[in-house]
Amino acid sequence: MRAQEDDPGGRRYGFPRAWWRGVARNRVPGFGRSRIWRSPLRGPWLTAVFGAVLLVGMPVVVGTGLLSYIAYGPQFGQALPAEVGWLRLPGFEWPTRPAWLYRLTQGVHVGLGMVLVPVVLAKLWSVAPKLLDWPPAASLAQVLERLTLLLLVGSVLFEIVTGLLNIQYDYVFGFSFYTAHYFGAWVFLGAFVAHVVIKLPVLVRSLRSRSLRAELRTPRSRTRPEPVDDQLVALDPAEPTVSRRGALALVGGGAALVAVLTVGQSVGGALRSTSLLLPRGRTTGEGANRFPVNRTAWAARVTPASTEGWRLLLRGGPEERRLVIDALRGMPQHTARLPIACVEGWSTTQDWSGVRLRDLAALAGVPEPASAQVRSLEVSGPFDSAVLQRNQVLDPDSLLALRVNGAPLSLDHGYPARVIVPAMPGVHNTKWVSSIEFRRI
Ligand SMILES: Nc1nc2c(c(=O)[nH]1)N[C@H]1C(S)=C(S)[C@@H](COP(=O)(O)O)O[C@H]1N2
Ligand SMILES: [Mo]
Repeated sequence: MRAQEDDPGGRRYGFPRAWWRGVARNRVPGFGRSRIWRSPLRGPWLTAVFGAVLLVGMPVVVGTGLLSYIAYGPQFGQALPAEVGWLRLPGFEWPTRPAWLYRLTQGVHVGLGMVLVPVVLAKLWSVAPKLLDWPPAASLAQVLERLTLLLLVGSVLFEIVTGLLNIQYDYVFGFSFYTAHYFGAWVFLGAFVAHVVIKLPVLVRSLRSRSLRAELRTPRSRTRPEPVDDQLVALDPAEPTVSRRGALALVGGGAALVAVLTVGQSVGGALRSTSLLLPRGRTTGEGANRFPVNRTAWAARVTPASTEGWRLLLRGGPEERRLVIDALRGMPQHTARLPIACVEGWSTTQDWSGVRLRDLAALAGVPEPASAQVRSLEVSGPFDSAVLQRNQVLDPDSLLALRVNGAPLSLDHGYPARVIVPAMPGVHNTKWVSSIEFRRI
């Protein structure tokens, strides 16, 4: 292989051979093929197994993440970051059916993203010696490959850390989570595609080099290193302390543990109490309102006093209308069983009752709105308003809910009235609604 890179004058990449020999001799201690890596398990087959899992899983995590961006409504400038230049995704009207769509896509994005963390860490461990390749830049191809690896490893760790901090509400970084996570995802996607293109042949060859079934039957006493290659396999392997199947069980078990500690937040029911990794879903209400509260009235500075004398303002028609709560209660009521699914991955499904948004649009004098802007009593903050698409206003299950599970909404759940729309990202289901403007554009 290397010979092809030599030119007839005995030079390689324009450098004389003596120069290359000098580089090889003067390597920084610890770099290059060294004997410090002694695990007898490290080798192309094991790396390829982790790689194959990530090859299937990562596109799902990235794809559901990008879908979430579209679900937020980039056409209204409310997907963040709002300005993405040529990284703009094809915008389409996010559907309202099936009602559990966002619950599924976002539950998978957050849940699978977390479940794959042990696999990512195992993969990084398995290729760690490559970090210390010497010479660090032996050929143009190697430099390019290492650059994609830098971007790949850097972006995957960045996405994991920012994603985890976001679901823990821990904004320790001084930049916008959405902006960082979005652009980080594109860096990852580019590097991932390049890496797959470069490595696919090695992946296939390595996977074929051993039988998974045979490995799963091999105990530690019969575990031998893979045949020495020029990269991963230890030159001076230690005695195995665990078999390959043990290592796979450890990583798989880690992933399964994360899954068990996570799924409850999306699946709900009795499993919710097992989702220990999630800070949300701990605060709940009483009776019919006994389900998770993400942001309490107290946190949003909404008090019983701020709802006194409440009226719903309807705008966009020939004249504004103000409705007291009894007027809303006097309108036809509709009940729908719908989930609230938050971008952080948790969700909760309840029976909501109230007035159809499309009935309110008709009442306002805009029976065929192109969109609607909903505002909250909450004076300012990222949740004080949301724009809904036409299909989200007109869906027969889209409600201005006054009640949940048969009882009036509690203040924490948005009393006097909140929006609930099938398949819409949770954040746009505005609580403590003060006005709705039905727009013709
Ligand atoms: N006015 C207002 N509406 C809001 C919020 C809020 O903080 N203020 N939280 C949003 C978010 S992020 C979600 S996921 C849903 C459900 O949150 P909840 O559990 O706090 O009701 O309500 C949304 N509606
Ligand atoms: Mo949310």
